Amino acid sequence: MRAYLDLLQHILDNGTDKGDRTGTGTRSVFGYQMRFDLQEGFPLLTTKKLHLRSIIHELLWFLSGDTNIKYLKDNGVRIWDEWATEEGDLGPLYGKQWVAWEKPNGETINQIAEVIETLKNNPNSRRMIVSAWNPADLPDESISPQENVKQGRMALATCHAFFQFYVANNRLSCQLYQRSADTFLGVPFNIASYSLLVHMIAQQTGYEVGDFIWTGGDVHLYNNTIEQAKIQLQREPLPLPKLKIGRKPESIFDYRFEDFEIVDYQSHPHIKAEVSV
Ligand code: U5P
Repeated sequence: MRAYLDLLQHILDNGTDKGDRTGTGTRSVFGYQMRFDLQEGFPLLTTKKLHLRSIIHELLWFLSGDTNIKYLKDNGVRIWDEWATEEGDLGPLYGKQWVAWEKPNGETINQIAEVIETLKNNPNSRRMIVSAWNPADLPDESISPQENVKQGRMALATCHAFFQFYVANNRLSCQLYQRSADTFLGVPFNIASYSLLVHMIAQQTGYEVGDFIWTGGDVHLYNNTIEQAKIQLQREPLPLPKLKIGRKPESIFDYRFEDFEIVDYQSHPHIKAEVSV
């Protein structure tokens, strides 16, 4: 995970101080890329302790098409609480766009299922893309997340917005475009989540895992996480853990939380930081 530390250093050295929607203020760069060879281990951050538990639950929740936080709450995952309405709704967020993108005629498109079909039947395709960026459903930045949901829009504009798959030498790779990246709190989770998804889709389609390529747009450190970033930069990365998937479910939509195990995870201690909403 040296690549992640290089990114932190890059923002500290080259970032511009910028205001932002949340009012916290950031140090930000525009455009950055990291590549993780998933054969070398599972890219779970080692310079602070991360819990894969919420990442697994969130990914299964996306794949189920659900956009209400009840499932997450029932499983003790709180990462979406601040954005939801009292009823727990988040509007047409990731789950909806991934597996039930709505066409003008009311029919829906399961982008994940379509990508898997193409990976099995036409892996040289250059169109194996999932988009969670749906301009028709974007929130109005001047009103609250909850108000947006009540008006039928997303609570928060999708951050990890667009991803593409690629097969070469029997290996499955994936590149994500993340339009906005909270480098201290969000990015380590986003890397782990997509790496997990690549492992699952590779298992379903019969390929080995290849690279996960993370591409960021507005890549920032909130001002109240700069000190925490500096603490991490003083820490030495440790060997990466491995991901074990206990069985091969019938389809990408049939995984369960218990199917995943992270082994040999060593990390430096957790570092506390406030999330900017
Ligand atoms: N964010 C992430 N990863 C996510 C979700 C959100 O980093 O998966 C962060 C964005 O980077 C940004 C904030 O700091 O949440 C969303 O604000 P905005 O870009 O919509 O203004």
